[in-house]
Amino acid sequence: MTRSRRWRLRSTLLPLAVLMSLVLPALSPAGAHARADGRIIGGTPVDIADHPWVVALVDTTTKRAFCAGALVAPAKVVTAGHCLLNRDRRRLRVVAGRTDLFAKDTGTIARVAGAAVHPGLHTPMPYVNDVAVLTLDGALPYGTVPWVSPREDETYEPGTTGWVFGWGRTEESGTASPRQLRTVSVPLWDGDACEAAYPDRIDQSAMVCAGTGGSDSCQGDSGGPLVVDGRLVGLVSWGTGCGRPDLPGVYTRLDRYATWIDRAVRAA
Ligand code: 4AZ
Repeated sequence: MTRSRRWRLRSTLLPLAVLMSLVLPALSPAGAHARADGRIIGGTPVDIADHPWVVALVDTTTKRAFCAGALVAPAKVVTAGHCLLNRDRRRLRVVAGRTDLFAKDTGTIARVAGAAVHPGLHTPMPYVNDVAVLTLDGALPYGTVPWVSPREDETYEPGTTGWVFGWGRTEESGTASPRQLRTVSVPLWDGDACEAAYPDRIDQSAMVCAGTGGSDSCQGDSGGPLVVDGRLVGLVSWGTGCGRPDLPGVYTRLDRYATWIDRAVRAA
């Protein structure tokens, strides 16, 4: 190739590359939101002392938190059923009382003595009956969160503000999860709007959509608590991407499972 041809090639490719670098991020929802507010999912770091019932599920092999959960009794954790898929209980730990997951000298680590996964758990996505109760090997010295009662339609009134907690990604396409516990407020969606966002994938009595373009849960937040007025009403279950305005997060609607949880928590 002669020098002049090489230059001609470069002079056509270079503007093209510049153009693509401008156009591509605008096309990707992740890029769009990242520019809008500096992070996709919104929310703020919080201290575990103010929300002592939020726990992380950690795999001893990878040393990473892969899900979250809620302490509902001193030795019982409610989490998403899909968090336990293909997990060896002996390699599972519940980390409580620790805001920064790297701060190994804080909090308490519990082993899991037993796990009750809802027998109707449907996998793969869209998950249905996505709930489980873990029994820990001992009582944890932290506050617990109450869960909803059966059939509480008024609690899930569209527009109600929920708070979701977890150590999951702060950007849809980010790789690392934050060390620090975060929370974000998410408005609960109307059931029909939720179903319209995910046609044929929503059971309105068992799932609730929540979030906006700027507030959502993401990978790693699964099983994490959705709280309304200080009560556990949902669990992070699934969704397409994170923080996309038209695709909210989907949560297990716990009033549907309140009786099942009552029984699992009372069991040894
Ligand atoms: C996940 O992969 C996941 N935006 C959790 C929540 C949402 C999407 C994915 C909701 O664990």
